[in-house]
Amino acid sequence: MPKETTLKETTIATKKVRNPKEVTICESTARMLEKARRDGVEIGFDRAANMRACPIGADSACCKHCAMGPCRLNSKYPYKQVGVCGANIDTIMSRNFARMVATGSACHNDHGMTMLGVFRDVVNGNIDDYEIKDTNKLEQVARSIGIEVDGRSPKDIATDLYHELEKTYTQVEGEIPFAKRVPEKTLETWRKLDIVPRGAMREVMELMSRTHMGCDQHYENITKQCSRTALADGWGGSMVATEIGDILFGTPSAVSVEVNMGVLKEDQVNIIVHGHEPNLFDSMFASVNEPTLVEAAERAGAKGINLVGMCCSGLEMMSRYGVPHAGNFMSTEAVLVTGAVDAMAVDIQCIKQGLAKVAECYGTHLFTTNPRCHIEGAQHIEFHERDPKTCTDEVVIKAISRFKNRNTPIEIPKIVNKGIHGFSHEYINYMLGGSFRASYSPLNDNIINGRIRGVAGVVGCVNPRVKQDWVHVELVKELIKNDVLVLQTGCSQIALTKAGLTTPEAAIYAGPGLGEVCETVGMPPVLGFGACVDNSRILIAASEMVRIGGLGDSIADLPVAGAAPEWMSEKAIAIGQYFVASGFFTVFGVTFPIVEETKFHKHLFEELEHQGLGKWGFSPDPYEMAKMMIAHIDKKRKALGIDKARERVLMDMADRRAVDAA
Ligand code: XCC
Repeated sequence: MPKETTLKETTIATKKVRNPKEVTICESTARMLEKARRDGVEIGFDRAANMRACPIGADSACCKHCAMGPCRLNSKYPYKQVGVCGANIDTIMSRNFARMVATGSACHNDHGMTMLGVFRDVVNGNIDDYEIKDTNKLEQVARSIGIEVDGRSPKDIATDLYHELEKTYTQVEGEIPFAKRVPEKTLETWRKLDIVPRGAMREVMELMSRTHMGCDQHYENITKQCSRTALADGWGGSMVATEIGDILFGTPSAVSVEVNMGVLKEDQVNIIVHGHEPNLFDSMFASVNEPTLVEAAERAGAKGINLVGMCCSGLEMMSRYGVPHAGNFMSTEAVLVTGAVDAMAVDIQCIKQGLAKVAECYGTHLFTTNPRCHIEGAQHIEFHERDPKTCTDEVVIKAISRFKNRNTPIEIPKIVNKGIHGFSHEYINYMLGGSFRASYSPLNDNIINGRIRGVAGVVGCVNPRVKQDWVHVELVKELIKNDVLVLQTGCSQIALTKAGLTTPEAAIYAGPGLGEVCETVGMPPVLGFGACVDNSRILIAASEMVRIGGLGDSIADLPVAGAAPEWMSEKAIAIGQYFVASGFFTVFGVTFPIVEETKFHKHLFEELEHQGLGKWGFSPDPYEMAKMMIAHIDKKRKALGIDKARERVLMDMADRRAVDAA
């Protein structure tokens, strides 16, 4: 470690060290991992190399739901043994899976409920710092669930909308409000299976209760409640978070954004906001533009205050305001190693505890701001929506003072990638049809005529158990090469931006049909929809494809598929389950927490499809994953009778190229 630094000493517990090029394809992250090692600082990649994943836990063959155990079964002989209470492998695995779904769904619902609380305060005049920015969206959301809007004031509509959406969480009987947006046939299937969510609190509570020792001990019945609880996330809490976010902060539309660690500026005060709720970010945006604070930064010798996002709230703000984004989940510690981050403010979810130590080593202020997420060793400045600037101003002031007293050497990887983001469902409507004929018809038409083979949602986390970003990028390249249009959310979207695939110029990597459509419309073959809660936008897009017609009557009929190739969080499992229950074939990578060749595995991977839902798939290999997704899309095309159209289009294209060449 260079002598002139005052980096605090840290013990590096690392025994195994992997080549940075083996653990990530993100050049900035690799460089910072190398620097961290030179500095004697440990980050997640090194911790992963030295923490072997528990093999019993990886197969979910362990039950610790009571004190007669914990019981562990042998996943090689799954039916040879049962737990002390008699629970068999299918009960144990489905209960573990259920608790992941419950936690993931709880997280998104908790986030959505906070957003709705802010909305209520805005409507009631208890908050001045936020307002209803998008009244069109307000009306559109209200209308979609049957609220009268004509001739009424925004306040009246908003009041009704608040009361209606509150049911998403608190209702004990009936169907959640956004069930009204589900395509009829899909909803019919849910009703038949009795999996239409009532209210998220009830569903999460019931799932937790059913998985108690000696309660629900049939994997099929547990799976039903998994679906209901997951649907209460996708069509419930997450959808409310997205829609209220749009109403309060604006509906995204196409915007060019800079991504990667090169967005940090050595001569400015650098502040990172990392987490999930856009309210903290929105207020930080106001604070960094506060003239007195900008002056204070200049007095401290800075050329300005540079606000940058990371992870999901970063994705929300880049889609809405074009705020630069420094990287995804596995880059959050690495970015601190630059020494250039004066403050990082975090709220909830995916905030590694390891950040505290790394921040301490580089003298970065790490602030927790949310009552639900404190971290030992981080400073806590609580964020209150009714008085948000008290927190965010304080963060900016502390960041300025750190800038003034910077005493660690700074090394910023000068890498910046540009991408077009902000593809909300509303923007796609406009992009394809223009202001007067806004519609998904051109998308459906191009799927029917075969130029676009199908649509894939590639979403979710990055995970240090696989090479960061690599699985996402290889999978997406394969899909677009085969004329599959890709929709993205979450950390995946940042991986693809760094790979240069979220620009219209990336159309050259697409197959002839998709490439032609992209060139005509001027759009990228990979469309970023925002944060993980914005997977709800993909559900809405799929519903719209059904409504426009020509591609079947339910989401399960569509030539679409989903994937989370580098997933790691319980939220991802909840998302996967609601995609499956909505009708998508959904493939996960890395690992799958179920023993193969068991009844529960067969249920998730085959039988759910026979019930009219989607199904799960698994492969750690991106090429195999792409093959599985494309095969599914082709199967759906065949069932719709549009497989021949595609053959014709491709022949046309080949013929045309032959003519061009001649
Ligand atoms: Fe977290 Fe949302 Fe996963 Fe990224 S994608 S690692 S959940 S930040 Ni949401």
